[in-house]
Amino acid sequence: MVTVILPTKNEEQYIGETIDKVRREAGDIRILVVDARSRDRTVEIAREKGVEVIFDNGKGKGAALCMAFEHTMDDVVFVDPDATYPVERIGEFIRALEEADTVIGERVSFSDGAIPGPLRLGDTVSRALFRLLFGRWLDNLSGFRGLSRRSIEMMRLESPGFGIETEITAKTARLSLSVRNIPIHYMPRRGKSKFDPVRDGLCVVLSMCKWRFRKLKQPDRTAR
Ligand SMILES: Nc1nc2c(ncn2[C@@H]2O[C@H](COP(=O)(O)OP(=O)(O)O)[C@@H](O)[C@H]2O)c(=O)[nH]1
Ligand SMILES: [Mg+2]
Repeated sequence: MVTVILPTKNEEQYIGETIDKVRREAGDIRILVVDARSRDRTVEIAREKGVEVIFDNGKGKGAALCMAFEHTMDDVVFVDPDATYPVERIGEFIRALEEADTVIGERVSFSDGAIPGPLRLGDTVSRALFRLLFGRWLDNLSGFRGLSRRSIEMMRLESPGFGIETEITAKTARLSLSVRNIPIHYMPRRGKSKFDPVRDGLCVVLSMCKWRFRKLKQPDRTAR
């Protein structure tokens, strides 16, 4: 079984459409919104659509995702509900989890304006640095992913902020988990980005270094 997790911080512009798209593709799958106490209508819209909402602890996207992972026993697929990712392809992510430990929506093409110039460079540098440190060419910043329950248990994730995707990708490499890359097209966002290029960019680089060299803890439970 798979639970779809949608992290939200003021995403009223696209949360409703995201939920509709997930249901259109995946039927009555469990959807869980993990929200940063949004000040707009995000929570209201999700609840109107009959989706369960939990609130994070205010520490960032990573902490929010970790809470959501604890809130279900299923495999998970998570995606930003901000119009950037092709949510209508979620079925491919769900099916890929039947065989792979982790699934990465690899951003291989970009609409004009999807990422501002300097950030695009940062994105490329980030992938190159990942390749240098881990020997694999993976999209460490993608926000459209699948994780099997086994890999969640093995990873023991702890990044509170935007280092979480990098931690997941780094541990995928370190733990030699199987990866299925699904090439996707990345589109412009609706609503305001919460990614601060300087603060969060630094956080990504530090996360990469930390998870390259740090000794990994043993899994909580015996992984199935
Ligand atoms: N629950 C929760 N969601 C967050 C938080 N920060 C960002 N998000 C959500 O995480 C996703 C990624 O953030 P976004 O601004 O799109 O960053 P980007 O994808 O790196 O540009 C979006 O859906 C945000 O609404 C947070 O602190 N808590
Ligand atoms: Mg986003």
